[in-house]
Amino acid sequence: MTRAPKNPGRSEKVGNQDIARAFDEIADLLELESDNPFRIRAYRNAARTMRGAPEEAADMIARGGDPDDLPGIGKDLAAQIAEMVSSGRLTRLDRLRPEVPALALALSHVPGIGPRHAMDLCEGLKPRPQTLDDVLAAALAGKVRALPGFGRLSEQKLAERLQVEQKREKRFKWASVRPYAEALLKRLMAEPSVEAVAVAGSYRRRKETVGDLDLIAASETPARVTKSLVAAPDVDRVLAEGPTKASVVLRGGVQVDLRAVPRESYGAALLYFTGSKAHNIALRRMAQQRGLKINEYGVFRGEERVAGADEASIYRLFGLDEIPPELREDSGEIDAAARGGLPRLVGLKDIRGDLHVHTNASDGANTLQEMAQAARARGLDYIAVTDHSQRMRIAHGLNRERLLAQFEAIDRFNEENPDFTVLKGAEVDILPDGTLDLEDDLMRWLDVVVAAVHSDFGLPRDKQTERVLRALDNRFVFILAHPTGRLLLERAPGDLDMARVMRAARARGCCLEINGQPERLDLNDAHCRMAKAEGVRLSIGSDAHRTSDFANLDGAVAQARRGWLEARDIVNTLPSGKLKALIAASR
Ligand code: DGT
Ligand code: CA
Ligand code: CA
Repeated sequence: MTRAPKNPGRSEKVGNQDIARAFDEIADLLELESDNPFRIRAYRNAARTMRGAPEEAADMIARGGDPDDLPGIGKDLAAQIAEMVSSGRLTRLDRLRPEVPALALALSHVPGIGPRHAMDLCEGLKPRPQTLDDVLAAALAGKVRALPGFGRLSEQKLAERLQVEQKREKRFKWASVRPYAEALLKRLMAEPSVEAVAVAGSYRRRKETVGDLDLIAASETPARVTKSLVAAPDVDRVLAEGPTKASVVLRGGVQVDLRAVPRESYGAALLYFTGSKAHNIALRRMAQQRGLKINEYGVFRGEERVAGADEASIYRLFGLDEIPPELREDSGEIDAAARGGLPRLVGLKDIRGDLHVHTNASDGANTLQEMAQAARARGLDYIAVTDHSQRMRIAHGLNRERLLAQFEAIDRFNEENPDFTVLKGAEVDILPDGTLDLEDDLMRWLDVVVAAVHSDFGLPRDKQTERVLRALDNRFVFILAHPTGRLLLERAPGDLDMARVMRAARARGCCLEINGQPERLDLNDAHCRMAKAEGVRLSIGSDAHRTSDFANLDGAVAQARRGWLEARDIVNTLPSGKLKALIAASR
C-alpha cells in the first residue's frame, strides 16, 4: 500500500520482514538468557535468510511450498514461519518475552552494551531500574561502578552511550511537530511586546525530522515572552526559564527552546539558530577573513554593530545573495551565493498538477470527484488518479473491469469539467522479479503509469536494483514512486544502486518521484540533487488518500528545495498538455 500503515509491522499480511524481526528478537532474548550459542546463531541466520528471501513466505506457503527449502531453515524454524504466517503470532517468542526484563532488551540494543551488562544492570541496581533514563541516572550518580564487572571507566562510558541514545531516540517527523510550532507562533505573536517571531533550527531548514523546535522572538521585554511560552497550554515540563531564554517539553515529548532578543539582533539570532551548525561555521570563517565578528546578536566591527536586524543585511555584508534556509547545510550554497549562482528554487505555486492521487476505488477515502474538487480548490489544474493495481489486495487494488469503469468515470468528469483535467493513471506494483502487475494492453490506455515497490524491501542490492531497472524498461512506466521505500524513523531505505537507477531513468525518459507523505519524503534531498546532476527529471506526488492529503505537496516541495531543484527540474510544473506530450514521447 502506498499509504504507510500506522504500524508497519502489523499490517494484515505477515511479511518476511516481520518474521525476520521476530527471529532477531528471539536471538536477542536467548542471548540475554545466556542460552546455547548455536541456537542463537540459528535464529540470527534465519532472520538474515528471511530478509533476503526472493519470495514472501506467505506466498510460498499459499502455493504449497515449504519454507524448509530455504537455506538455513530446518523443520522447527519452518513450523515457526508457518505459525507466524497463519496466526501472526509466535508462541516461542510469546513465552520468552516475560522471562527477560524489557529494559534488558532495550539496553542490549544500545550500541556498545552487551547482553551480560544489560542483565547485570537490570538485576543489580537498587531500586530496580525501569527505563533507560533510570539507568543513566544511576550511572551519573556513581551507582553503577559498584556492580560486579563494572568500574569507574565503564560507568562513564555507559553514561555517554545512554546520553547518545537519549538524543538519538527523540526525533520527530517534520509534519508531526508542525501543529505545535504553529500554535506556539500564534500564541507568541499575540503577545503585544513581540515584534516578530519565527521557528528557526532544522524545522525552518525543512529537515524531514527535527530534534526540537527553536523559537526566536524580537521583543523589548523578553521576560514577558519567555513567561508566555512557559504558560502555554501544551507545556508539560519547564527545563529552564530565564529573562531571555526558556526551554520546555511539550506533552508529546517535543522540546522547545526560545530565545528573545532585541529588534536589532533579530536577524542575527534567526540566522544563528537556523543553522545549520556547519553553515554557521562557514559564515564565521568569512567574518574572520573580513576582520568582523558574527554571533547571535549581530555582526560587529570592534564594538560597532554593522548588521543584525535582518538576515539579508548580514548576507549582503559578506557579498552573498540571501540563502534560503533549505540550502543552509554548507554543501556549496555559500560559493553559489558568492557568484550569484543560487538556484531559483521551486515553490508550491509552481506545481500545476499532482501525479499521485488515490480514490476510494482502491484504498483512498474520497471519490474521484471529491479529490478533483479539492485539488482544484488548492489551485491545481490537473491530477492523475493512480489507484493501486490488483496485486495490492490489502489496498483493494483495481482489476481490469474496475479499471475500465474508472476510465469511463474519468472521461465523464473531464467532459463535465472543462477547466480541470483528470489524467488516467495507475500505481502499478513492481513484483519481486521486476515484472509489472498490469498488462501492457491496459497500460497503453493510461496517461500516466506510476510504478512502485510495495513488498520484498529487503532484497540484496543487485536483485533490488535489477528489479527496478526491469520495471523502468517497460515503455509505459513514466514515474518510479517513492524509489527507496523508506519510512522515516521506521524502515531504512531499500538497498538500491541509485546511480544505475538514475542512468536508466534518464535513458528511458522516466522520472523519479518525490513522494510527499510525511513518513516517506522519498527521494531524499541528496538523491534529488543527484538526479538533477544526472539529468533525470522529478515528479512531485502527494500520494493523497483523502482530500486533506493534498497538504503533502508542501512537504514534497520542501524536499525538492532541499535538493536544489528548480521548477524546470519537475515535470508537474508543466501544463497538462505539455506533460502528456512529454509522456507520449517517452514511450
Ligand atoms: P535538530 O534540532 O537536531 O533537528 O537540529 P538543529 O539544526 O535545529 O540543531 P539545534 O536545535 O541543536 O540548534 C539550533 C541551531 O543553533 C543550529 O542549527 C545551529 C545553531 N547551533 C547550535 N549549536 C551550535 C554550535 O555549537 N556552533 C554553531 N556555530 N552553531 C550552533
Ligand atoms: Ca532544533
Ligand atoms: Ca535547540
